[in-house]
Amino acid sequence: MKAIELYDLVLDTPNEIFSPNTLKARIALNIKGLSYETKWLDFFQVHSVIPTITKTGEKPTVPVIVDHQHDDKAVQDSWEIVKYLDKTYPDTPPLIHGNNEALQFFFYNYANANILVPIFKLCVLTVVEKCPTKEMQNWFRQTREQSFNMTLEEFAGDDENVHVENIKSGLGLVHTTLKSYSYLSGEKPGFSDVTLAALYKMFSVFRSDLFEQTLLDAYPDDVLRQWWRRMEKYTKHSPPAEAVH
Ligand SMILES: N[C@@H](CCC(=O)N[C@@H](CS)C(=O)NCC(=O)O)C(=O)O
Repeated sequence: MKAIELYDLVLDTPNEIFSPNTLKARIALNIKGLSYETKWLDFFQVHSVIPTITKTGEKPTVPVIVDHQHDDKAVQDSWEIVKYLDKTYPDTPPLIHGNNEALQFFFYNYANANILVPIFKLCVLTVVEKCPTKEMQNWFRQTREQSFNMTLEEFAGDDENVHVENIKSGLGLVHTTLKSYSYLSGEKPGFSDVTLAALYKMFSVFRSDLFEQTLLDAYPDDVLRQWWRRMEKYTKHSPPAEAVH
């Protein structure tokens, strides 16, 4: 058993990394060079297994990590996980540097509202198709339609170009920032880079047809492409060799 277990979400393809929330925890572990074992759960298993691990009564979601080096501590929620890892493993690269916690939290919320939403609109129908059983497809559809208060087709909309344009506009200040800095957080990646890379990865998996034009070539230079080249290596199943201590 590895020191840390990461609970991640699986659809119809074993070992496929796609979930924007679990990706934040995974990318953080990979930047920090911490070794971990992935435990894959489908949506139904999230609801049956996660409460037995967290024992908090919180709504069951992934990511959850269990840290066997620290009294089998279970931590739920990507933001809480990254704060926990920064605090518990101070010798690893910090992701919420110095006193900028609120600023990192701001970008996380900004990205969810302005970049994740149009990305999710372009991905949601693929997610339904990739739920491995009819029962899970129906469950996913019902729960999302209830929370969006419309059908998934209405949520996805008719014109994909509108969402592509909204993503471009959401990335405008990201692009401006990355013209001056290697990472959104400065010279080293921080939680804002983790958040954005999670969205890039999800889109590359579900919409490989639109990925390059929408997220890499949104602006007529290679600024976004170079940033993704620096970040992509942290979106894999384990830390890149140079990150491992
Ligand atoms: N704020 C949470 C959100 C976690 C979340 O919503 N995770 C999704 C997977 S991407 C989930 O577990 N969903 C379970 C469900 O829809 O019932 C975080 O950042 O960890």
